[in-house]
Amino acid sequence: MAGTSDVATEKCSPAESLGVMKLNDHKAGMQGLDTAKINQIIEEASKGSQFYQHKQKNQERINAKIANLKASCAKLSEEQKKLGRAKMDSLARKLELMRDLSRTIVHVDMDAFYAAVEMRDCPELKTKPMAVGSSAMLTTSNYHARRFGVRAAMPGFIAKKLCPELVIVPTNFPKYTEVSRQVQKVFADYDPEFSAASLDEAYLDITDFLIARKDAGAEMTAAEAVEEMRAKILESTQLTASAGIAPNGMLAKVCSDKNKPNGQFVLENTREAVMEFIKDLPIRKISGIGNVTEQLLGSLGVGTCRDLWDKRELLYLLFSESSYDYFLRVALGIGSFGGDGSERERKSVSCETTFRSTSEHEELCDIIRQLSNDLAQDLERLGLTGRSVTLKYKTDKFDVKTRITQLLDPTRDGAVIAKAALSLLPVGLHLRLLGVRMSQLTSPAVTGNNNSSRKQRTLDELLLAAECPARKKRKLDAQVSNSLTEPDPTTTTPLLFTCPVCHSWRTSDGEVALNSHIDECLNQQVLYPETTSTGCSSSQAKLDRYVIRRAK
Ligand code: DCP
Ligand code: MG
Repeated sequence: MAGTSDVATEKCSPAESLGVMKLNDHKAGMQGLDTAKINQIIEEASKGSQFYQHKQKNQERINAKIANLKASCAKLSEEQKKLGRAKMDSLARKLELMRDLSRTIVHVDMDAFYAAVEMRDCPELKTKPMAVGSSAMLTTSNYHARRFGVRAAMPGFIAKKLCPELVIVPTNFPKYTEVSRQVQKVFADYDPEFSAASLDEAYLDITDFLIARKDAGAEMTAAEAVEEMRAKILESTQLTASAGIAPNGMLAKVCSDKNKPNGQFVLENTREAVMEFIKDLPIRKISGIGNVTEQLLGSLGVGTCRDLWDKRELLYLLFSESSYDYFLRVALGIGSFGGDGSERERKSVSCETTFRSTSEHEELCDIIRQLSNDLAQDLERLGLTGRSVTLKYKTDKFDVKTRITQLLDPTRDGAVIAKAALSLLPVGLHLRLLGVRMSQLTSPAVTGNNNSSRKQRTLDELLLAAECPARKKRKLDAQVSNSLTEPDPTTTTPLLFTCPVCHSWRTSDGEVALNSHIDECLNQQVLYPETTSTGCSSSQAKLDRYVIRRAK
């Protein structure tokens, strides 16, 4: 019988219906705020602004999506739900077999990073509520300012309404990059293959480090190692970091936020500890579950990780395969990937930065050159080269677009990357964000002649990770074109591109078609990050884990 009993049906108040404008207080230092009052100020301050109109347009589309979701849910029969639950139970059993509790993963995240750097260099800011950015947009705020509801991704003019005495300091990107390099030097002592997720955060696997210490007769616990690492960071930068220690990256990231600022949290490597930790965790705490997913799942009555498990049949019946698979992994505390090592696989490396909106062509070109150089350095550090250069830009109307181009040969040369990226820059648009991304990555270990088995495995891993609905067909395509990393121009095998957003495989049906696919992906990602049927969403969560972003 059809029914809606397990779906949240309360009506939203007008203020609530503007969910996107609501303060996101899932940020360290923002607990226990008077959110009703803050939301009212935000609403009043932003009405009529372009930011508001953009958010409103998005929210209307999300509301339509929620209405569809609820309508589809109401049509589900008990029989369908029973079947859905059985399918999810079977998937859960398979996922349990992949659970890996053997690794010690650490997520380290600097505290109020840009703000902390500015306070370090200008100590009188330490006692004041301050933020970094401009009246158009803030990149972060210190912990004093967070008490007023001021946070990243909030326009400075709204923040000033929340906290009139707020000091806004302009971003000094080269300075943060330099500090980031100092911090990364420390990371490398504990895991030379650490995975930087942005300028101020990284995932480290310290299992081997701990074993080596034990073998050398200098045993230390994971907590001691991380204490030591954080002390070294403080010593070299005069800045504090927080950390989470857990069996996988997804959990470690949640843990690093637990005792922020300047703290750490250890989650024991047992299934019981993981399940206990996860059960009451709000889904929004999980990296990759953002505002839109929170709203969509919320409309089904899902607010915590335990709810994800309890309503698993709805997830199976109403979401794409990649989405319900991801949700189930979250519900079980397993993370996006099992312990097969693929957590380290990178599909793209990118740098991006937000700035005061400008249409000044030379200024934009300079930013692209700087980003390309940073990207080249990251590729160098990671021992990677790439063939696809993507330019991402955000207009002053907040529309996100990308353009992609293919290089003849893989490279990590900053000048070559810059030339390719500059050729993609549109003229005459007012832009507020630029990003340069390198995909179709190769490394000597993957492309070497004697490494065919490694190469094949990597390709399979990539295909599995893509989780595209049309995966099987695309997998066949890819098998025909086994030399993905080095296409043979003499064969007629279609050249394959990897969409840098959803990671689905695209044949070379023209750059225009490819670009429009990517634009579509990005727009869907903005609107429906985890629910799109193209599989972009949970790939984005994965992408987020691999991509090295210069700014979040
Ligand atoms: N950042 C940005 N735009 C955003 C979010 C963040 O440019 N929308 C930049 C500024 C931050 C840095 O990235 O200082 C790190 O982001 P975090 O999310 O780690 O935030 P903070 O380090 O500022 O604070 P926290 O103490 O919560 O980690
Ligand atoms: Mg941080």
